[in-house]
Amino acid sequence: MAAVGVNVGDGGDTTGQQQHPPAPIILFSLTIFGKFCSLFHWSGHGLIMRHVGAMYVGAGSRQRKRLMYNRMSAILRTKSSVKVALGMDGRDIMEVKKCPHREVDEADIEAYRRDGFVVLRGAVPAGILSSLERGVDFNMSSPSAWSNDYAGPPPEGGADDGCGGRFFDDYVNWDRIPEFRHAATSGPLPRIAGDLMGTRSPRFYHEHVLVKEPGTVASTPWHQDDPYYGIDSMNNVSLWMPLDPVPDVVALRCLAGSHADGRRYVPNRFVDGAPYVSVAPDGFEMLTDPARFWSDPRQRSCPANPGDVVAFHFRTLHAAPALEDHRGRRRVVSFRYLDDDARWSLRPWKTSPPFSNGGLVPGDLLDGGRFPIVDLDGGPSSSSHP
Ligand SMILES: O=C(O)CCC(=O)C(=O)O
Repeated sequence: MAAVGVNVGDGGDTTGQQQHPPAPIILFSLTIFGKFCSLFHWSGHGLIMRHVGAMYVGAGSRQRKRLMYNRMSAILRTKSSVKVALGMDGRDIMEVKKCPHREVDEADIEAYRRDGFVVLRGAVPAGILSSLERGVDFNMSSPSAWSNDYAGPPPEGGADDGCGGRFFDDYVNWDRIPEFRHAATSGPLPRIAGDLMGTRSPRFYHEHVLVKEPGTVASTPWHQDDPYYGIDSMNNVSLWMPLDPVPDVVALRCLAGSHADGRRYVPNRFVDGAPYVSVAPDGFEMLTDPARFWSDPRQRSCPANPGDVVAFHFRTLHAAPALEDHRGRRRVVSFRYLDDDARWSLRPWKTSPPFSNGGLVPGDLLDGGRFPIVDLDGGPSSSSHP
């Protein structure tokens, strides 16, 4: 099943999807309606009226929508859910790109179950991407008490520890950042999570923002997410969504099949690689020499562009290289979802995120206030699951 969407890029194909040629201008004329001095164009998308400050577009009056333009471009959703990007830089509609955003199919689900990860190309519509960008901007300007800077510049007058660039992360801010809340609990993203988990009621666990600035020498070490979390669940998924191009040299790496080999590792601290505990409790083993996975034959690189999703299981071993040799930023938002039967759990260490128990005891279903269930057949719901 393919929905129709638009990718607004700044020139390149950011989705890996087929690029459509610019829509032709068939008719071009100037009309004056009093103060509405407008240019009319006929394009493959219908009648486009352009004048200072606003634009109308649509094949017929029922689809006609008014756009106020923001800087040099605008995005429109018509009734048929077609989105149109309009370049306003004097080249009129030459920047229009219209391409389908794909949804999950059987092959994706099979790959996800087999490998513990799958890359979905062009799955995030442009409107959601720009909304997530605004969310990340706000998050970075207003970090929570749980945010980290793993590779910040040395303090004024302090010793340089060799950590260049910046590796910022923060999580569980969806409650105060509407862009995150909206994208996580409605639209295509919970649907993708539900499809991959095989449920119509995915539970949103939290969002995680991971931003590496150019030149960041800190890599993301090999780890599984599950041991950091205070939940028990084998049906879950993280949707890792880049907001900048992430080429192979800095791409997320996943170890194929590691979600299903029964191994669970004691977390190591990101900042210095030190294990959380020195003796592995029952059910866990120490993750010694995690760097060995960089050359493991099961390792897969997942280069991705804005619009793509790397979906991976909480037990999948994954890592990401430093940005030493990469000139661009690397902003990522990861949405974490669980099946609705996930249970609250304890770990013999402080969990991350460090959620309080909120009255839950191990074995309880999570509560709907902090971990909302999305009813894919009926819209968002924040009630506890029965
Ligand atoms: O983006 C990264 O550097 C690592 C991502 C990650 O560890 C995660 O999303 O769980």
